Amino acid sequence: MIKLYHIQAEGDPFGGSRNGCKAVIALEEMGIDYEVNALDRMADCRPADAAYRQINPNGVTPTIDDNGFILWESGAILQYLADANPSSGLLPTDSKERAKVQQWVAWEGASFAPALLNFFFAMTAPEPDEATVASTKEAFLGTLSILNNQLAGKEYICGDYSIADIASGAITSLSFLLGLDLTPYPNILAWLARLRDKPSWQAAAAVMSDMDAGKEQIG
Ligand SMILES: N[C@@H](CCC(=O)N[C@@H](CS)C(=O)NCC(=O)O)C(=O)O
Repeated sequence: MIKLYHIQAEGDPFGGSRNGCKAVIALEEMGIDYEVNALDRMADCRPADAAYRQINPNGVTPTIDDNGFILWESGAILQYLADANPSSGLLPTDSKERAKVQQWVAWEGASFAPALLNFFFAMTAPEPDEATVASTKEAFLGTLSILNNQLAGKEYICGDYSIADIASGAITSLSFLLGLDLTPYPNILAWLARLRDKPSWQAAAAVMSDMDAGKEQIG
């Protein structure tokens, strides 16, 4: 059975780990047996000497332990799980199609989530700096435009549902908590509605609560 280290929504000051939710969604989607090892963000992740850092030196979630095989970084976890469960169809076998899915998973980790987090930290700073809030917001909106354009005429990022959707979808809905209006990005809103309706997504409490915050926009 896979052990998933995750910060769950309940009791967490930030409402849980959206990155951890990506692993939850993938495990649910693939019907893999797993148990959650629930971590406390403040007590188990942040301290430099926390025992969890022996498992993941970054002190962040998710991490999986598959019978002693330890893996961290949500994008790598999605890829590992999809590779181990090819019948899920969440990672294409054709090399070009597969590379495209990997491109979007890498984009989420390297560009999309950092842009969102820069905006998030600028907004939630004890004394928010107006210019930083404005510039980080603009940069994040730029990434939303890229995603919205990619989704034009498609149900999912790479056409068929894949780990690329799990990676970016679990992060996008945080926008609602930041008070963003996503109505200029109709393809994103329609895509979020599709994701929200999947039973696997409903198991990811933090993401569902973000989606609830945006329900008037998602519809
Ligand atoms: N790039 C990492 C980011 C993981 C990450 O930042 N996780 C957050 C929760 S979403 C975390 O565990 N934070 C610990 C903390 O806030 O101390 C991944 O994709 O797995």
